[in-house]
Amino acid sequence: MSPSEPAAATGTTSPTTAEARPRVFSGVQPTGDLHLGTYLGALRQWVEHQQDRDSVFCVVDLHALTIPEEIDPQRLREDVRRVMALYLAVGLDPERNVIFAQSHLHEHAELTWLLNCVTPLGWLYRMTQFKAKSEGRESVGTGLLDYPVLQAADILLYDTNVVPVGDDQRQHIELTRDIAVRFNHLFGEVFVLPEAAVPEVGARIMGLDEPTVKMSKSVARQRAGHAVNLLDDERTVRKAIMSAVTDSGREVRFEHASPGVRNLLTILQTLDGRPMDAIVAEFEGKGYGDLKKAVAGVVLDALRPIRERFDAIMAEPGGVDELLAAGAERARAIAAPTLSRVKEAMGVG
Ligand code: ATP
Ligand code: LTN
Repeated sequence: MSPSEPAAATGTTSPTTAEARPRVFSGVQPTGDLHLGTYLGALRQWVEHQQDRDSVFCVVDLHALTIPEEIDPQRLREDVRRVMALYLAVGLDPERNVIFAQSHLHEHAELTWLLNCVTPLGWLYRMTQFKAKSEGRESVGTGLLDYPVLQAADILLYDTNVVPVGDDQRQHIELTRDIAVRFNHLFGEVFVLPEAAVPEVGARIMGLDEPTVKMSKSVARQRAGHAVNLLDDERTVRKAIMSAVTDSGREVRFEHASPGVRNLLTILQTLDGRPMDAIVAEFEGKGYGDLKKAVAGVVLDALRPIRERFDAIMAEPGGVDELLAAGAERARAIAAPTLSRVKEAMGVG
């Protein structure tokens, strides 16, 4: 039995039979090209999950509408295609996984409304991302507050067991569970309870120019040198890493290291694979310049094939659009029965 079948979807955190593969779901917003933090915190895990999981990956374009002042319709459409191409370029296989764009299915928006009706407002006002993104804005759209409910709809539509994300998304996955528990309590056991999968190392890559804040797309748009974009050319990558903020010390250590040095060591560890002790031992007696060169080397080695595959995929006329259309059809085959179950339980439709 697949975990997507209704009988398995009974408020449980694991599939009901030993053979059932856990369902994985995750997504990224098409708000520009992706950076190293997204790759190390999320995408790399997704590629691993596809080996033995039943995975669904989404380009969450409805989430990209929550700050209306920033919507550029043509750009958004193109960004959906670019993020899809990046998913493929990092190694996600469109045959093994369901990969699609959120707005191609009406089920996500429809389930959001149904979930809105069981979600207390106080839960949404508490979200740290809402507080951060609404701060200093004169007017905030309802969509920004409702953002995590749309995210809950994404996850719950696919009877998801595991949600591989970076550290900043933990609170949203907890909220998804809370909404699912409340719904199940009110209307019967309809939803599976998902769990976040956050990597041990690399779950929170910090900005190179300001290592006390998370590397983020929104900051990267305003400041060169904040992030390494996955599609940056070699010179730009090298420049950003060699200019990364460290501290006035010289010796490479991990314990008591400043946030900038710790961030560089973390990036090195995620891509190099060796334990931190071995990495620090290698740099004994060396300075930050050597550390930065080593980081630039592993980052460039990791990004080169991604950039090449991305260019090849984008050069194929119609390729990305066809894959998106096929992915939407497969996604609908899972999402539509879940939505019917929810409507049946609530007495509508
Ligand atoms: P924005 O700044 O527009 O909010 P973002 O840079 O945070 O965007 P998202 O598209 O929101 O990127 O994130 C996609 C995925 O990547 C999420 O799972 C998120 O947790 C993860 N992620 C984003 N930034 C980092 C980071 N700096 N370190 C580790 N994981 C990250
Ligand atoms: N909020 C997430 C993107 C997102 C997501 C999801 C992640 C939207 N829906 C469902 C996991 C599962 C972010 O990374 N900013």
